[in-house]
Amino acid sequence: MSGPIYFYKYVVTPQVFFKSKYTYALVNLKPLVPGHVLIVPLRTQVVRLSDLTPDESTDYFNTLQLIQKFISWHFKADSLNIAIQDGPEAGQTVPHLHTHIIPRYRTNNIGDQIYDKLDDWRFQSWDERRSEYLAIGGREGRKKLAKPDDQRIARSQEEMAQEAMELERQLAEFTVTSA
Ligand code: AMW
Repeated sequence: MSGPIYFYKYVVTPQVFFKSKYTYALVNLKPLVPGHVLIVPLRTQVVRLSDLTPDESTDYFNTLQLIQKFISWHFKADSLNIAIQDGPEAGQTVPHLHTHIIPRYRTNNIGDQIYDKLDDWRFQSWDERRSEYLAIGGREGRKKLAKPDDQRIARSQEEMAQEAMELERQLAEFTVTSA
């Protein structure tokens, strides 16, 4: 049995829909659009792109190509943004290398504003979220402050696990059809 999969210091195993020798793909906590996923090296010590070993780099790039083709196919995207914020000054908020794959469409296209949106993400640890949750009075306090779905800060674990399972199933289908 393989152990838990980490994104930085967080266990994200149920969010993972693809895993290779050195790399994995996971569904996003706060996707900018449906199909916004992340490609991450399994080794948590890899913070920047240049930290990958040659073998990890090959595996990382192969995974990136496979998943970008799959996401494009599954979400019927016209184009994709494939983005790495390599270092904090470039907008990296999670200190573990990750590549964003973001489906884009001819209609409703916001062009390069997608990069402003990427930069909008502020990393907030689970511990911070937990303290905030308790500070507003836990479950009871939350009810009073409950926001409509479209204004939620983060998706639930259940929703992400469900999406990961569906993507894993669809990826198996994609691999057969595109072979
Ligand atoms: W960066 O600004 O570091 O390039 O992007 C961080 C990304 O990681 C954001 O897209 C954010 O939604 C995502 N994210 C942060 N924490 C998690 C998590 N626990 N699981 C999945 N995605 C996460």
